[in-house]
Amino acid sequence: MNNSGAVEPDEFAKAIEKIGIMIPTKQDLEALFNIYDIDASGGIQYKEFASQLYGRPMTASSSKSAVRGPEELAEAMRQKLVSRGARGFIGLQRQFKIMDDNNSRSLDKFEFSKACADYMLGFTEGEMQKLFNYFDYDKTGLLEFDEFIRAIRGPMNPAR
Ligand SMILES: [Ca+2]
Ligand SMILES: [Ca+2]
Repeated sequence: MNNSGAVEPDEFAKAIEKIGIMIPTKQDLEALFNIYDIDASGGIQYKEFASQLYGRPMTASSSKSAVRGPEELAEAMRQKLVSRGARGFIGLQRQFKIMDDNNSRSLDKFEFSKACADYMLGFTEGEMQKLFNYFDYDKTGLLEFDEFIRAIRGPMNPAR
């Protein structure tokens, strides 16, 4: 991606996917941001972008001391979905269908981690696992649609 000028969105997605596995350097982020900016033409601030990738404000450290709980991870995904316009039930249903590659009306771990990569949430493998288990309310190893809805909509009306 050094001299061609034109960068495919595909390439960007691939790079992001890679970042899900590795800790990106500042240069990586800047390079990615420049690519992204071509697409989004200035709508995004570098800091926001970086903190989205890291899931927290960038503080130039690769320490993993700040362990995020499942609710925090779910919140990150929730916000991402909202930012993509998946607000209501219909919007969430649409997102779920996109994630559900094999139309099984449930998400397996593969589909789930792919979705996380697509959303550029920057979760680690461990975080993804944690979130998946958190979502998988009945422990079937699959996220059914109702579990997804319940998890994403959050504790809106506590049944008491
Ligand atoms: Ca599926
Ligand atoms: Ca389940």
